[in-house]
Amino acid sequence: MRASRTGGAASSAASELHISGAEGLYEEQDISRVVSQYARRALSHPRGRPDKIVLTVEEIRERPLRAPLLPVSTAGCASPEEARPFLERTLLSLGVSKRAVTAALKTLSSRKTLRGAALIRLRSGAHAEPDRQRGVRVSRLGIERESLGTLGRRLAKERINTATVREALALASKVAAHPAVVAEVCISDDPDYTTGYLASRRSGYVRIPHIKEAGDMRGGRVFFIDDEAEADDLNAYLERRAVLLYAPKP
Ligand code: WAQ
Ligand code: MG
Repeated sequence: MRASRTGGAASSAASELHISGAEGLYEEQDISRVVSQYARRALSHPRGRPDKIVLTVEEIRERPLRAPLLPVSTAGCASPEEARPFLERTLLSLGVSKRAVTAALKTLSSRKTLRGAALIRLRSGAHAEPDRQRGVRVSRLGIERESLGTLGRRLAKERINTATVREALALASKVAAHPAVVAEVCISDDPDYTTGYLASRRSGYVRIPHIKEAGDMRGGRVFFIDDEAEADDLNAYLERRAVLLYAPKP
């Protein structure tokens, strides 16, 4: 699902405001329920009222890959002044260059929020997404039915068993499962959701409270990738390869 707003006659792609997006892998008998949930979500979004909602349903023919959900932790940041240096330090410790961190922060603080994610090369800091206006939209992912209970119980213990966390964790886990991706940073574009995250195979999914001030409409996602990675192959995996995430045994 994607919901956007162009606001009247001068509707051009350039003036389109991204409101909300969502995607998942579902069984056929769940389609009508999920489609109406997505429509409801689009129509009651803190970023505003959309004037266009696009719902796409596609049959998946290939057998999904399986990948583990990342372990979850929460950093003790009490303000953006603490969260930003924590984020930068952790990225540097994962091998991301200063240049790449600077490029990422520029994307994440832009007023023009992308619908998808930016791809930034680890050392050079160069952008690698094929469409800079749109970004790369990760899709075709879901959590295995058998793992939903385990995941729900684990998150409930930390009082974070929400759809927002489950969906972000699943997305981050699909992204981290690709060998060319070294780390991800996410800041919500919802003005009232101020917890972001940093994810990588090495660190797991690290929630970062107060990564931005409440009321801020800016946000986005950045995937840091190997300098040698073939962007077309990576995009094909992120946008189209079906992946089911499972909760690994502790
Ligand atoms: N693929 C790529 N990028 C995406 C996707 C996607 N499927 N969905 C969203 N984005 C990008 C896009 O640039 C959005 O502007 C940005 O991410 C933020 O999206 O554990 O709600 O849906 O409590 O606002 C983090 C949860 C929630 C942290 C993140 O993101 C926690 C969130 P939003
Ligand atoms: Mg959002």
